[in-house]
Amino acid sequence: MAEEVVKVESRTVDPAEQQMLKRAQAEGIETIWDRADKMKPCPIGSEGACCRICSQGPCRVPPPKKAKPGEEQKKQAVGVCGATAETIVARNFARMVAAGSAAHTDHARGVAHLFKEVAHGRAPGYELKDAGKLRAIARDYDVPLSVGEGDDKKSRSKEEIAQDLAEKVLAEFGQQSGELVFSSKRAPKKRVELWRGLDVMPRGFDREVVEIMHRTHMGVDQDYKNIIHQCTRCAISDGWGGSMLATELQDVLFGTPVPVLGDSNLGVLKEDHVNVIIHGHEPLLPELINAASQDPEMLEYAKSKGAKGIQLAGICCSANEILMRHGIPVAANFLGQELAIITGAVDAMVVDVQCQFQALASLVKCFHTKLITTDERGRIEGETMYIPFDDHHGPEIARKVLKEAIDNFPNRRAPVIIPEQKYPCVVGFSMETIRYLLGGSIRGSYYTLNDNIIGGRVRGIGGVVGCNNVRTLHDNAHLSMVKELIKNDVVVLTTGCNAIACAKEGLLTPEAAIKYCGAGLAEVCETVGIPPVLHMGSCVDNARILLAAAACVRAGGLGNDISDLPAAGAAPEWMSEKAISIGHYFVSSGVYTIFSAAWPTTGSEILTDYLFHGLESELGGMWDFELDPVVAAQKMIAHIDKKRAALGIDK
Ligand code: XCC
Ligand code: SF4
Repeated sequence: MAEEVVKVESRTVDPAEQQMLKRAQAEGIETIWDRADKMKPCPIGSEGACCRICSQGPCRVPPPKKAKPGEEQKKQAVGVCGATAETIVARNFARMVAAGSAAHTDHARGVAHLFKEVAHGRAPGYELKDAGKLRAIARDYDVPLSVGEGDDKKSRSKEEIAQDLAEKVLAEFGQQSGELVFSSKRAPKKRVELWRGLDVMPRGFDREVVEIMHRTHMGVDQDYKNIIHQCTRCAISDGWGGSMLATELQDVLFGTPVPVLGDSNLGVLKEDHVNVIIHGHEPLLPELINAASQDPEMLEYAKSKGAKGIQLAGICCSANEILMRHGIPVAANFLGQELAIITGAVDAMVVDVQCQFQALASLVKCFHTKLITTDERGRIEGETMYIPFDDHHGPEIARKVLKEAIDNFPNRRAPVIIPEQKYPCVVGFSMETIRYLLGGSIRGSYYTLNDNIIGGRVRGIGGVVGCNNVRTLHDNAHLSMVKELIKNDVVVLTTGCNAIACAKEGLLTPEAAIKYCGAGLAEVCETVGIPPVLHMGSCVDNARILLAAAACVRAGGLGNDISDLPAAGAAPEWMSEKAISIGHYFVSSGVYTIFSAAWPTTGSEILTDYLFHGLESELGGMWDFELDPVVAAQKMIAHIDKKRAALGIDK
């Protein structure tokens, strides 16, 4: 229970969420902020300086206190086996990369399996929506698009192409040697050569994750640079592999996003509707729940229970997926998941995988909300209901989930309090959309992105992504960083919980250009009619940012590699292991990448220095950390200016 009343303004900058926090406090309902107050993070663990990979430990090797003048400097301790701080901290970092990459590639695995079933006509409710994208991927994978020669040449059907493609992509998960297709074909040539030279081309999705787990087992890889070397290979297999595959196949199945108008914040819930929250990351079932929610039979059923209709709303990245493709409103990002339930208006929260608090199971007991888990990999003890998704019965399962929500509508017991905040957002900026809006081939006409960067109207590109973190004021770092960037003419590409924070602040509207941008960026946004912050999707859709960067390189005029671009990446409120994998694949792609909130390798100065400086000479990209989000934005801008100067396009 929340014992003392803490000022809600010190927890979140979002007024709607402040209102819900006040309700929680008044009613003695515990939230993540209360638990965070009670849980002091272990200082040694947070530095990455605790090794617990064998039962002779845990061994703690925090950096020693700096010696006073005249005193001898104490050496940093080593573990019982002699493992140095560098090894221990690198191993912990590597395991984060492995877990993050595993999450993304396992997401891709699910999509690939569904894709195969759709190709064979065994997955009712789904279709191969984007045939153009299907053919583009098939070309990369050397799947023939036609059969026969000369006059006998015949195009193959989408299904035939997809059947062959499915086998090829599924084989990449267990591939033992060679290279992943997207890594070798979609990254700029120079980058691919660099990766080959460094021997970091990923061989197979699963192999790279397993190899990190092996190398970081007791007594294996005890050379920190060699551990980071495998992190690089594993992270590339995430960004230019698993994540990219998830994104691309989802586009084939569900459609490639184009600009669409949506709404954001808790005000999207409706008191007189059945409210269903979709929370998690994998859009496979949510796609069908969306379709079922428009089914006249379902709507009739909702009316029979006294509701006026069915309102779907999302949280986290499943939200981003259905927002981008269907304009389904987004209710909250990561830290708002409990607050949505505290409205008393949520009839069902449907979760799949990643970023769901276990605390939801006890919270729903204070309300009428049904917590429905839908993925066998993501059960929650005490869940109200488990309705497992499978590829072969999608529409049936979607209707079952919705019916549970509708049946629960008459059971509302707490007074319904829905904050009024609701803000429009324009979303759906896939790589293809940006290319289209900003001049066909990116370069060539006045308003192409590259020409605008060269001409200086756009100073550079900032990829700002990632989570919320309860240890920082909710959404504050996201918003201050993004505003500082666009004020300085840096166009922002966003995904994940940053995108939702920006939506709730009105930054995903063309009008934001006038309010917040420098003159150059404002002019471009007004001319093209786009927001200064472009919502590119969910966490796996960070692959779209990689593709956008590769397209900029290909379009010409900005160097030969991603590391030449005036661009920088950031995750100002990160918390998940996925964020570390994402950050590391940006670094491995040549991007300066800065995190705020916390940094997990401070236990070793040597390793941290290698990540922050040493990697630049190898990969052209490097990590950085800065607690203050505005200072972090300025560091991104400084890096962008450095790259502009190197290209000879500084003003
Ligand atoms: Fe989760 Fe993707 Fe992080 Fe948000 S941003 S807290 S991972 S939902 Ni990916
Ligand atoms: Fe300690 Fe070495 Fe075991 Fe780690 S592997 S817990 S450092 S003995």
